[in-house]
Amino acid sequence: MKKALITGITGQDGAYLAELLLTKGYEVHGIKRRASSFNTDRIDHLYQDPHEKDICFKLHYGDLSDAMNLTRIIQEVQPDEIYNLGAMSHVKVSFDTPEYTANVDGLGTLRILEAVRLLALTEKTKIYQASTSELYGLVQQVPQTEKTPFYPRSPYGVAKLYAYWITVNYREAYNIFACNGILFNHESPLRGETFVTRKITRATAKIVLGMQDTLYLGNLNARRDWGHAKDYVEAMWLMLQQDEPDDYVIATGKTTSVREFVQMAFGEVGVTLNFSGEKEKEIGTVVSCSIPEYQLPRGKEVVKIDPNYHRPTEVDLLIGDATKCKEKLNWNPKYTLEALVAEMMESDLKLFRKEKYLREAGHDTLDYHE
Ligand code: NDP
Ligand code: GDR
Repeated sequence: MKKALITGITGQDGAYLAELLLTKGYEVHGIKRRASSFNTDRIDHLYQDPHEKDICFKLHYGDLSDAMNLTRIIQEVQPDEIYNLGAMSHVKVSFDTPEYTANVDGLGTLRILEAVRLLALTEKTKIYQASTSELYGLVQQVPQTEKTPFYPRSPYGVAKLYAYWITVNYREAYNIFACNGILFNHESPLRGETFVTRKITRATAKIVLGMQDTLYLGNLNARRDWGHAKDYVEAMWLMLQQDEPDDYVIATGKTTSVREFVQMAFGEVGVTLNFSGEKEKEIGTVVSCSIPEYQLPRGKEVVKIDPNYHRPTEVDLLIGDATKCKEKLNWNPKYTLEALVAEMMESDLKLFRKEKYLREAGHDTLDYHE
C-alpha cells in the first residue's frame, strides 16, 4: 500500500485529492492546523476512528511554518508521495499578510524539500508542489505555457515563485523526484467562500431566495481560466506516476471574465442580468426572471462595485495551454465551465434553501455545511 502525505488536506484540493487517493488504495496522511473551532468540514466524511484496525486515513497536527514538526511527521509517515497543497492561498489577503505568506507559501516548501533531503528519503519520496498561474501575473504572452516568463503581481505570487524555483533546484541538485503543477484557477462546491466564483454562486443563491440584497464585487473585467478541482487533482496524481519528474501547466484553454461568470451563475436560476455604467460604478440589473418563485423584479440592482475588493496590482488575463499535460500524462478533464457553474449553483441553492427553511422554522442557524 502506497503512503501519501498531504499538506493542506482541509482545503478544497486536499479534500478532493484525499478522496481520489483513498479510492486508489493509498494510505492517506494529512496535516491539519490546530484551530479554535473545527476546520475539517471538507474531509469529515473520510474520517476513520483511530481506534479501529487497519485505518487508511490519518490526520496529524502541523504547520508549514514549523520545520521540526514537518520533519517529524515525514519521518514518522515515510511517505511515497508528498502533495504540498498547504498555503495562505488568497491573493488579496497576501497584500495584508506578506511576511506570513512568504513564510508559509515560500519557505514552507523549502522545509518540506529539506526534510526529505535530511531524512535521506530522496530516493523514496516523490513531491508535488502546488504552483500557480499567478506566477505569470502581468501578461507576457497568451496562452501561457511551461515556457512563458513569470512576472508575479502579489506577495502570494512572489512567494509561490520562490517555491517553484526551490522545487526545481532540489530536483536538479539532489535528484529528488519533485514536480511543479502550474495550476490555473479551479473551483467546485468546496471552493473557499471568499474566492470570487464561490462568492458569486453563494450570493446568487441567497439573492434569489430573498436572503441577500446585493452582491458587491471588485474588478469585473479580470479574466480567468476556470476548471474543476476534481479534474485538477487527477493531474497532480498523474504527475507523480511518471518515470521522470517535470513541470506541467494544468488549464482548460478558455478564459472568461468575472462579469460573464456572474451572468452564468444568475442564468442558472433563470435570471438575465445587464451590466452598465462607468467602470467604477458599474451595476448589474435584472432584465428578466423566468422562475416566478424567485420574485426578482425587472430593474432590481443586484450587483454593485465595492472598490475595497480591488487589488493594488491585478492579474488581468489568464489562459493556459495544457498541451504538454494532455500529451505526456494523457490527462482528460471531464468538466466544462457550464457544468462547473451548474454544480456550484445547485450546491449553494441546496445549502441556502435548507438554511432558509431552518430559519423560518425558528432555528438559529449559522452558515450551514453538509
Ligand atoms: P485552500 O485555501 O482551499 O486550502 C489551503 C490549505 O492550506 C488549507 O488546508 C489550509 O488549512 C492550509 N494551510 C494554510 N496555512 C497553512 C499553514 N501555515 N500550515 C499548514 N497548512 C496551511 O486552497 P486550495 O485547496 O484551493 O489550493 C491548494 C493549493 O493549490 C494552495 O497551495 C494554492 O495556493 C494552490 N493553488 C490553488 C489554485 C486554485 O485555483 N484553487 C490554483 C493554483 C494553485 P486551513 O483549512 O486550516 O485554513
Ligand atoms: P485568484 O482568485 O486571485 O485568481 O487566485 P479569486 O477568485 O480570489 O479572484 C479572481 C479574480 O476575480 C477578481 N474579483 C474578485 N475576487 C475576489 N476574491 N473577491 C471579489 O469580490 C472580487 N471581485 C473581482 C479578482 O480581482 C481576480 O482578478 C486563485 C487562488 O485560488 C490562488 O491560490 C491560485 O493560485 C489562483 O487562483 C490560480
